[in-house]
Amino acid sequence: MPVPASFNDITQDPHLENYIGWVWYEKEVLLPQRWLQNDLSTRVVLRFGSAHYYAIVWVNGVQVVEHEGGHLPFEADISRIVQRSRGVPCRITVALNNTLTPHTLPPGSIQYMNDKTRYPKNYFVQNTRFDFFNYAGIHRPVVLYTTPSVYIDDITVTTTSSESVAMVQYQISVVGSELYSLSLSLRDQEGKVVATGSGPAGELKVPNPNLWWPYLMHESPGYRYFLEVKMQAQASGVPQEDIYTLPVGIRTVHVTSTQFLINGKPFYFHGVNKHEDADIRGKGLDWALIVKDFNLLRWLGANSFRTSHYPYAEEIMDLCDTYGIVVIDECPGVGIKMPESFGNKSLQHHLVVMEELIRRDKNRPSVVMWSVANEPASELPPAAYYFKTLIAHTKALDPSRPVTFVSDTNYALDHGAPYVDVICVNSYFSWYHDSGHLEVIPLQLTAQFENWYKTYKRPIIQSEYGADSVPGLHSDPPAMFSEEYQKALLKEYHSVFDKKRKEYVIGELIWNFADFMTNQGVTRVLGNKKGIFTRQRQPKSAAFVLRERYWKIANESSCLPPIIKSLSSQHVVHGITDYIISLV
Ligand code: GCB
Repeated sequence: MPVPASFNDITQDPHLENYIGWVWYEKEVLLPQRWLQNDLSTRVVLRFGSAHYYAIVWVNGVQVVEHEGGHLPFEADISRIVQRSRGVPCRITVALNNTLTPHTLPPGSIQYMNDKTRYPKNYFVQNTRFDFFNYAGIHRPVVLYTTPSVYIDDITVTTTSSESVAMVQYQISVVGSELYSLSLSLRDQEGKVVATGSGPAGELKVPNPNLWWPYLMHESPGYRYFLEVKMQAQASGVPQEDIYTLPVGIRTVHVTSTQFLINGKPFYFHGVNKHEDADIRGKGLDWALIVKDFNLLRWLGANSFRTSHYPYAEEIMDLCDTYGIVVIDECPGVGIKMPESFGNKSLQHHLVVMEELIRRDKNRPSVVMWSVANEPASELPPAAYYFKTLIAHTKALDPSRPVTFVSDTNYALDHGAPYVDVICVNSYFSWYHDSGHLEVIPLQLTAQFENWYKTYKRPIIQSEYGADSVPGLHSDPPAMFSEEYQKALLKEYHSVFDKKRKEYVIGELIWNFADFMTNQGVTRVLGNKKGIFTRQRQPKSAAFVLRERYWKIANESSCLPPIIKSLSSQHVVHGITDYIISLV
């Protein structure tokens, strides 16, 4: 079985495609001799980018780690095990289980079908309340790396800035010894040192900073400095040195009752919702696909996306930081519908998932807001305590970013909404409701915005809207599932957005960037077809509507540099150098 990849679509076996339960992976690797010296100065670590859902890992038959949750990294110190078995290959064994329960994130449940006249013995299905295929496998890279035995365990960086000076606050944790020294230097993109510091916590002063700006808001978006942290220590008389370089984007984020400010300037999210999803590899990391998607985002003039409905690969997040694509970073809290999923067991796990996510992504300038859930049953009374606790915990872990969750509950019944900083609403007018009646959209969407705003006085993002279209299916007048209907529906929404973005609507994220696989069902034709691109990343007509709109919005902002402005208004396809052709 290839790694990284989902196992579901790799073989011709339908049993494996829909398999629920334990699967096993095993691989033997030879480690370099110098990693295996028994002087205890080298720490060997085995790291998984993600494995879905519950993983137990053994090295040479010894259990080294277990992890719950399919979208976040985990690792184990395997030094002792490999260093005492020199000369033999290192055998890595992984047991993986994709069973979801009411207390996993996302939740699910196993239903045994006991009617013997209709189902064979022990027949069961896994029920979920989310709309994407529950792909499973080792989805992201597995790496072995080393550090000294005294090492830099974590760095936290936050930034503040005024016109002429920025401050970079840092905190560093070192593990393995109490006796160490730390020195820091911050370099700009030319390699020039702009500030230095020392010790485990402090502040660096950067005069005339180059700020991190979103794509289309500045001529050099995504500017990052590089913070080199050097640790020196003695362990059992042996000198140890660990050096880590962290990219740092200097930017601020503030939310007012009507605006989302990045570096003090109003930011309008014109972007997409995505999925990690592709033919054959499922949710497995695929560099070519990732780079293609970034080129499509840039072609579209999209400045942002939400990681619907789980944290995306770190490789994707790195490109967001680099290219200035703004991210609403969502945890896998999707499909929380069952009352038992609001209990303490679920909540405790949800808190841990937020800790893991924030530890992973806290230093990313592209991440401007955390989303703790998508469309939970927030009308249920226990949702009040659940979201109050979850959002307070998230804010305590990271006071520097706003927190939201995405709601499709009626504004008057939502028990979680009082705790969010930004209201994120999903609606599917004239699709799931009033199907085929495009004419109701202006009225219903206007009412939606006004109701939410008058109740909460917070800025609003339309975090999902859209329609399925089967590529190549045409109908005029527009009928559902045709490319024309998808375009017409978007345009109805856009006319309302254009009015309300002058007031308090701060963003629009189309559902969805690309078609994606779901469970089979009577409303899904080989998956969800609300993509403006097909699953193979070819544009449907709606992609051109959105491209026209996003570039127009970007052009209206005074920040866009003239060169990009004129290119976009002529709709000239950018030269090849404008596209991401390398990852450097
Ligand atoms: C939603 C969900 C998303 C679905 C979408 C749809 O509200 O958040 O996961 O895929 O609707 O197309 O039904």
